[in-house]
Amino acid sequence: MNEADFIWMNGEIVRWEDARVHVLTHALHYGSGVFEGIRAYETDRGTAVFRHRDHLARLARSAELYYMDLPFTQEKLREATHELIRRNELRSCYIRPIAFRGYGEMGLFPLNTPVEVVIAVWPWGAYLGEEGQRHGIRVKVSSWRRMSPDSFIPQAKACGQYLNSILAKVESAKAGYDEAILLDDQGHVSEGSGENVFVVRDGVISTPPATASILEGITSASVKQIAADLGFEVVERDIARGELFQADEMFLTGTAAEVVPVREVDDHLLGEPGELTQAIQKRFFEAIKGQREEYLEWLDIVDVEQPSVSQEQVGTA
Ligand code: PPE
Repeated sequence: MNEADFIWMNGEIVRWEDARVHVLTHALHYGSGVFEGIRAYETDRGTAVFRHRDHLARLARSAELYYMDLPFTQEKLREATHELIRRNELRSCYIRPIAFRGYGEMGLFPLNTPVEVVIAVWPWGAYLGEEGQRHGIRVKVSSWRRMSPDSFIPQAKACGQYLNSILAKVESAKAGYDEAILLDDQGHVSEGSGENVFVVRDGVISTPPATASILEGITSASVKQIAADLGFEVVERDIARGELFQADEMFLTGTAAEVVPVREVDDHLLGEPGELTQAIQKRFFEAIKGQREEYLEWLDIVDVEQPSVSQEQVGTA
């Protein structure tokens, strides 16, 4: 991976290589953590964290859903992230805050185990490839179903839940595809291993509803807003697998993936990115780069003027 210099760990900035945990960390054994994926982009106004507060609010909600008390406020985590971006001297980056049950007690009852919070930032390029972002990716509907809402909480971005995504991702990669699409337990389209799904038919954009076991994406919410502003109709409804094959256009959204066109589903050709996909993709890239007034409220600018902490404050240096 693309390493940076520093990581924020439980209130202290430590060197990248010193950000370590004990092997009996609860989350390592049971997946008892929650996390976020956020991106910061270079804009004319400086480095801008995209929908920062919305991501931190989701982190807090995910934590609450798994009975975790975050030992830091969202505002503190926001400031820590700004500080970390400054310290690492990054103009654009991926941001990964994670809150997890640490070292203290083993066994499934987690409530006596301390909660640790870490934030890492690093440069991360096109998640599904530059080529995929331009010309579309090839996806395969997975034989694995997205976790049922009566076994897990799909709305939470929780570590252990990602084993479900990993099974689907590995299956699709081994079969030679770029990404997996999971159906929900009812057989309706749910989402990608790490992205929400949008389908265009006859000029109408459809996306699965919250009841389809999706993670309610922040990129997806932004894209819905952009699509509406462009005058397109967006409908949340159950989508059948067969509708994907007959789509005029299809695309995936996510923080890491951004907006990625799909050119093939289960070997059915959809073709090069369509008109609506391209219009939405273009507007989304303008929004994240601060090139459109109407979306400036989505940007949390990292103030470079803030003095950086001195070397003495660096833990385990
Ligand atoms: N569904 C899932 C399962 C998911 O993991 C993501 C984000 C989304 C939908 C889209 O959500 P949003 O980022 O708020 O638009 N996936 C994150 C993790 C990727 C990874 O490989 O790690 C991400 O994009 O950061």
